[in-house]
Amino acid sequence: MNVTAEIREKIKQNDKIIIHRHVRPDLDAIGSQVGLATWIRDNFPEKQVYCVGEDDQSLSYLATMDQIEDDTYNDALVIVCDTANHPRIDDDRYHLGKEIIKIDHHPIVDQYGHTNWVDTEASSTSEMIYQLITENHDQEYKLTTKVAQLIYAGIIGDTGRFLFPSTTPRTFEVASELVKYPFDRSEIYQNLYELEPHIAKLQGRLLDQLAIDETGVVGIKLTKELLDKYQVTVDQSSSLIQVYGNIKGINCWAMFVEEDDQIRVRIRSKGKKINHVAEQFNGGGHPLASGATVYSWEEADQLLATLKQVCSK
Ligand SMILES: [Mn+2]
Repeated sequence: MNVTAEIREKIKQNDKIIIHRHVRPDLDAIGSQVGLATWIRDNFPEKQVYCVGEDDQSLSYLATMDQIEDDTYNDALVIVCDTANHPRIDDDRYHLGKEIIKIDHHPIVDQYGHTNWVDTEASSTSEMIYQLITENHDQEYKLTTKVAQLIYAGIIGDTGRFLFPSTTPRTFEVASELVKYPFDRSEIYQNLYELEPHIAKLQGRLLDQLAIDETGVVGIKLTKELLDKYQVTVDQSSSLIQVYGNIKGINCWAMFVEEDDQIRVRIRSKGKKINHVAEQFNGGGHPLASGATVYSWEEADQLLATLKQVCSK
């Protein structure tokens, strides 16, 4: 039995399924998690299916999470989507179930599942979910418009609207099937790039103070004071990361966002691989897009210095 048939079989055999994804969810995390959950609910209405993790305000137009008690995990099948290593799984109760399946397209960091399906050639975990629910049918399953919307959104997010090199002929084949469903595509685009005016003003201030040196590495520090001044929340600040990719001379950039007890770091690169730097600072992710956590501004500067070393090689 191939792996998709094996995973479908486990889904069939289990009455209770809890689906997780990575912290600080992006479109692919939500698209794969809730896309799979919705497909299971549509096809197996008698099963109990839950999606867990923190709600992300900017993605609430697509889906919201379920709140469950610890004992819901008794005898549950747990599926974790789009997460390379166990510290990045949102809601650390994932191990309370009876069995774990990992479905992911990131380079392998740790194989925390009893079953691990990792395909680093896939553009997104959402593309893998499409494969899971359509490949080698032994019976008819329905694929609803909501599932198509979620999977499409995940692919859009992780491929940068089909622009990143991770986009393959297969990605377009999947997308061409998905757009046959009547969901609102422009809603996804709008939500991806639309900025609220107060966030745009903070962006203007950051760009005004931008300094690019010969390494092409830029650090953007969002202190609590700055966020408060512009009334921008930590979640909202994630939309500020994208603009730096359009600026000539910037090869790699890290955005530091101060929270109560830690500083969240988002790292992006145009070419040099930076996920191993993220791993050194309590994080991980893709070669060109990773996340990390530091606990002081001194440590933030160490991370920046490491990035400058990597990028000047
Ligand atoms: Mn992904």
